[in-house]
Amino acid sequence: MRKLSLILATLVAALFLYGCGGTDTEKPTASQNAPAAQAPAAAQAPAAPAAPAAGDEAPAAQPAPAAEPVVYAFVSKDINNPYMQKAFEGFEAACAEMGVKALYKGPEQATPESQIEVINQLVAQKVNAIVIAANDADALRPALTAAMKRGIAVVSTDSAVNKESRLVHVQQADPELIGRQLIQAAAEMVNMDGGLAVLSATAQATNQNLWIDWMKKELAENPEKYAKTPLIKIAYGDDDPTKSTSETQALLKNEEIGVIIAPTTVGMLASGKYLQDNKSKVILTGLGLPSEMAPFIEDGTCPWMFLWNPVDLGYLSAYVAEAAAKGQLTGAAGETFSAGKMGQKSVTPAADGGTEVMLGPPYKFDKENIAQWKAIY
Ligand code: RAM
Repeated sequence: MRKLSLILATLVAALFLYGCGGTDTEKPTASQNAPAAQAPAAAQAPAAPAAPAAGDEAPAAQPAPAAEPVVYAFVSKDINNPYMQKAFEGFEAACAEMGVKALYKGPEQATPESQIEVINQLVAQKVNAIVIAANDADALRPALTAAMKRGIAVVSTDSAVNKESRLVHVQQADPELIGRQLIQAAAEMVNMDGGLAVLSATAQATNQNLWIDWMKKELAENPEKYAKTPLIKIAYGDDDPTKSTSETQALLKNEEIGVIIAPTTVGMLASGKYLQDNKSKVILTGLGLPSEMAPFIEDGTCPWMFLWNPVDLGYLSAYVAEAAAKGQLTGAAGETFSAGKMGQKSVTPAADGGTEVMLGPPYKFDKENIAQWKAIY
């Protein structure tokens, strides 16, 4: 009887040590990238200590090898961008539901070079998945393919990397719809008579460049409709508030410009502030965060604008990372996977020849609904 109690006590001690090791360890091992290793450590723990043979002396408590946490990293275009921080909120919430660790990483400036450094650090750290909003479609390829070779699941979100550098892209909304809607809105805001300017993010940003291509197509395909609303200039504020402000100031020197389209939340806020402070007659539209843009919508600086829910985008991206890291999703068109509270989602062909998972259509924000949305994101 006493021997039995000793055996039980040993088992309990071993279980306790096993559990503690799992939560304290910082870095995951390479083997954790293998789909089978994703099962939560706790579920495996009871089987770990060897059953002692009847009649033997109880073995000394041997701590089981530390179970290391599964880690999914979100790499933002730049770490200070509030839109990226909102996306990470959703990413982190999804990771909490899945019981994995979420990391928020990103450079100080939105450049591909600095994102490569971040990716290399994450590879050395042996994270299980990298979800990245890219500052360049092609430049990250060597770093990301090296990550995939090490068994890390690589997914792009918001701003895609090329199809060779990812398993799948998480697309916030149809790029064609975004581009066309922005031109239609801007032209309407100047009553079909006034020059258009674009204040974009960085010159290499995949998402902004795709939207700008669709803006140009909308104009080119409807020459009569847009005869008096030419696109006069495309400026780049680099998703930096100071540069976005000075670029706005420079645009205003051209008196033909009647409306600025900022397909970036950082550009929107900087432009909105500058136009408001200078009581400019130039109108603003684009893709803005309701929480930041409410004062400008309320006072008419920006009559209306669009955006999807960045928190949902981050949430969906984490579930894509999870399915990819577990080997349940390879990125082939037609695959389906569970996206938590969003239900089943599917992989579809993307315009760049790769594949994507679509979040949904953008929302329109105006004086009618901004009060209710500004508290949400
Ligand atoms: C900025 C970023 C991001 C873009 C949004 C609309 O925060 O450039 O990539 O999707 O704006």
